[in-house]
Amino acid sequence: EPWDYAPAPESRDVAGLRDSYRMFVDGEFVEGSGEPLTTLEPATGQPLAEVSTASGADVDRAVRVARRAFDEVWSRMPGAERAKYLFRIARLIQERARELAVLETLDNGKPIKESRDSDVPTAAAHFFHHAGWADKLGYAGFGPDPRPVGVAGQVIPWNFPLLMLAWKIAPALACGNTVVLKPAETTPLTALVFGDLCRQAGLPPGVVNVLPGAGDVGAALVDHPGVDKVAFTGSTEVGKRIQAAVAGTGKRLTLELGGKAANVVFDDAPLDQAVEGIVNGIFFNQGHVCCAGSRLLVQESVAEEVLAKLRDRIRTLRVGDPLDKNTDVGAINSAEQLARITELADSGEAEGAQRWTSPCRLPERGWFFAPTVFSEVQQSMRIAREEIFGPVLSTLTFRTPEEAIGKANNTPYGLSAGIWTEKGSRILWAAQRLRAGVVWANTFNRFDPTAPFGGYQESGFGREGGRAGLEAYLDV
Ligand code: TXE
Repeated sequence: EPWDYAPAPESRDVAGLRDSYRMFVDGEFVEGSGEPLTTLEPATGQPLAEVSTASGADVDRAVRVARRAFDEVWSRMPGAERAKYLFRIARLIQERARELAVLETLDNGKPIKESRDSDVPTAAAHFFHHAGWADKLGYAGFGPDPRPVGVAGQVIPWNFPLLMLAWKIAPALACGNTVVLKPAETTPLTALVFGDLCRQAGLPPGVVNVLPGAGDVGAALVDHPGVDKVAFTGSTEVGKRIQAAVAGTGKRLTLELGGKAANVVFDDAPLDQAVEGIVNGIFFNQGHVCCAGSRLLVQESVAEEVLAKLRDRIRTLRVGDPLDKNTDVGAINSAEQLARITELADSGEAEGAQRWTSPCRLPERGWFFAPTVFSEVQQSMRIAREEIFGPVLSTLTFRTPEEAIGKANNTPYGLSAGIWTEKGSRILWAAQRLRAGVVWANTFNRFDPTAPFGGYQESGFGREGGRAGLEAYLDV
């Protein structure tokens, strides 16, 4: 039976939720001259807050302000001074962790235990890590005097709003760049609270600017001649459009796009541990994860056993109220995304795959999708080829390790992959052959600011995190 979801009133207070939010430019919150947008709560489908958006003129102003801050203050500041601001921001994320986690969960729909234990602490870790780089760039192997690129125009998606902001802003600032960032239209709130946090940290005005709006604002930012570097995370379709728009302008570009990762389970793997990794790989953040392990490749001899264990484990997942600390799978971010997931899952059934749906209860209101596993999937099916970006797993089988690698690499993407095996030599063998920017062995969805993250092929190019991530923000 479905149940009615009612958020506890105090959650709005914890999140400091207001009726309206304004954009953040030159250290101030100002009214944008674009059409205001209403951000909705995915768990109820009800309005959360009204957010003012940027017009073309606002983009122009923000880029000019960022240029002034770059020329006059930020690029001239010694790295050790910049580091102090980054450390301060990192600590403020920790101090305001509860507010940020609840707000993220309200705006995005992800379970509170994920925003609390993953998104917010990982965002803080990213600022701590990059604060440490700010005064050491001359020793990082980029030559003695690497320079910042200039004004970075950054466009981010809705699946990890605060964390993607951290991935983009922390390295940019550490290297001496200034930023104009556009959050996704369905999840602008934590980015705007981040503006407040920059003010609290005493960050010089104009170093960070946050402009909410839809794709047209992102396009205006990408096209602005005052932007020196574009960083984008989002769909492959929009990424390609941005690549075309930037071509011939001399702007620097990094793209982090979609994925269709293979999670490969060999017959010698510790199967219970692998099942945990499969569940984490596809149901973490409702599967709204670019590196989600959305294709399970399991060796034929253990396929039945793995699928049986998997179904048993999925039956125990709690789906529903994202603010409940016991919830494992929260709400789908938007009605559009729910429609996309539904359409693709239906195509799997129509193309002849075997569909299994978790018998969980779903809330009556809001956007929810029950964890779903497809077996008997063929490589030609849409559910094996296209990014679903939801809690839907497609299972394929293989007989030999060579066949596993062939199937894993049979995708235009190349962001991540997972291997489950007891054999160390097989891990090394497979990792060398898997065409993916990240390969996890006997784990999945592990993120660390020291490890470069990014893809091959249609998953984009450029890395975020670690020393490799600095390259995007430096002229050598
Ligand atoms: O993405 P968009 P959408 C995939 C996932 C999902 C699908 C569609 O498969 O189902 O994309 O999601 C901004 N110029 N991913 O439509 O449109 C937009 O405002 C500049 C994977 O939400 O790519 C938002 O801020 N910017 C992905 C951001 O781009 C533009 C994460 C992402 O939105 C723009 C998200 C334009 N022309 C979706 N058009 C991942 N790699 O994690 C839109 N935007």
